[in-house]
Amino acid sequence: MSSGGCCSSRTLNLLNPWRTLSQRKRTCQIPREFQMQSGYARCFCQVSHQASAEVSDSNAVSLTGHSMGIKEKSLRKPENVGAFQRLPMVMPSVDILTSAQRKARNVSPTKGIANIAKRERNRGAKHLDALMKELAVPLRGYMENFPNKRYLHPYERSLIELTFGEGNYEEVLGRVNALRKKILSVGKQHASSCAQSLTKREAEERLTEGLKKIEDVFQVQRNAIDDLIYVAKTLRAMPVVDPETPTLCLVGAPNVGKSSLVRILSTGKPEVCNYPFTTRGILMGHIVLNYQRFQVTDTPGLLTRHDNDRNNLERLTLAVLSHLPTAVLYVHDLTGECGTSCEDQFITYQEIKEKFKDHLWLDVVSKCDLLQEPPSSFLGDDVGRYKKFGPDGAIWVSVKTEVGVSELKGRVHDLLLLQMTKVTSEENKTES
Ligand SMILES: Nc1nc2c(ncn2[C@@H]2O[C@H](COP(=O)(O)OP(=O)(O)O)[C@@H](O)[C@H]2O)c(=O)[nH]1
Ligand SMILES: [Mg+2]
Repeated sequence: MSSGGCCSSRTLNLLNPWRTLSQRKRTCQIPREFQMQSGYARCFCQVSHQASAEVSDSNAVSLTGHSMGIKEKSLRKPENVGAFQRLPMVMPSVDILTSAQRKARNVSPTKGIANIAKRERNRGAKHLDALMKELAVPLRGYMENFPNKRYLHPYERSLIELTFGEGNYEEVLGRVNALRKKILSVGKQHASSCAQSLTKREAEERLTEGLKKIEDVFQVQRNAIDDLIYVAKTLRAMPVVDPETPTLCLVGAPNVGKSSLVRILSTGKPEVCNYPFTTRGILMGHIVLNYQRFQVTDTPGLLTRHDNDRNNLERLTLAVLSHLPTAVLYVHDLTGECGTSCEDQFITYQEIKEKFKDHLWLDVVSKCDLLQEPPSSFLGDDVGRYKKFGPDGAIWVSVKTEVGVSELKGRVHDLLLLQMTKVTSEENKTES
């Protein structure tokens, strides 16, 4: 994932358009063009209600017109924060087919046609047209209500890429859209052929042939819908992180004591967040301060290696730092017990600090109950100094003996209030 390596100034640029929208949303200043669309004004039930109304009201031509509008509409959709929780329920393909067949069978032919051949071809064409629409309309609803990845919050976009791999979300949606288009084209072709039948028998044969053809097309490509169900289920189960809330992000190598610190810093018990691409839960807590709520989150440990070699867990850490309004609490373990040497921790620390140099930052030396008092003076190189003291200004903390805990809490609170000011001033800058 290339976005993992974003520096923070680029992150700000990425967030700016989104922030403008999120502010408008908070103050109800919804742009007129968005008020007309489903994103803000309608819930999914309303959308699907409208879709079924279209089945009875529209004809094949108007459906084609709508299908051309899908791309344009989804392009204009606003970014959806918390979009995963609002994804539509996708019906299993077998249910879509059964329901469409039943509804299409119940469509009555136009009354008062005396000529038998004409009556039969009218019945056949209407039946085929109805089956086509009953299959295509739910698919169209999915195309409209699954957000275009480009317009999601960058953090949510990263989660999609980490979960399904680059391009796979769009690929599934593309296959659903291809199925919808194929149903429309085959359906229209057979309905029109049936409408041109010269005899009753010919109309009956063309109806049978058309039904079979539409159903075959659906059967062959229906796994796209079942894949979409999997996509929706996976995304809906994703931990909910508010990308607007200032967040304290604990970073460091594995086993350095990040989760233990999240527990003591959180107001209340932190939740374990399970991401689909990792078996390890990540702790997410909150800190309530001056009636304001902040997030405090653990991140998967970073190993000393190049960004391109990082696994999805490490990429998640980089995505959190890149895309959420985070202040960093970097945890250093100098005891030699965490499994990552001090030398390696120092290398990764320097890289991350350089990459996210615009972030508000606090360093902690953890497990100080296991460390000896540092010497009052020290002569040596940077690594030697780091091994003895940690980075300059680091707070020494132990969750076992509670040494340094109250100082840490005070400094974290100051940091979060500063982060809040930073977020607000960035929002103001974007507005003006
Ligand atoms: N002695 C001591 N052990 C600690 C302290 N903080 C964490 N640990 C232990 O270090 C191990 C790793 O801690 P954890 O919070 O899971 O680290 P994480 O992988 O960075 O989240 C656990 O066995 C903790 O009990 C501490 O202050 N003192
Ligand atoms: Mg942990």
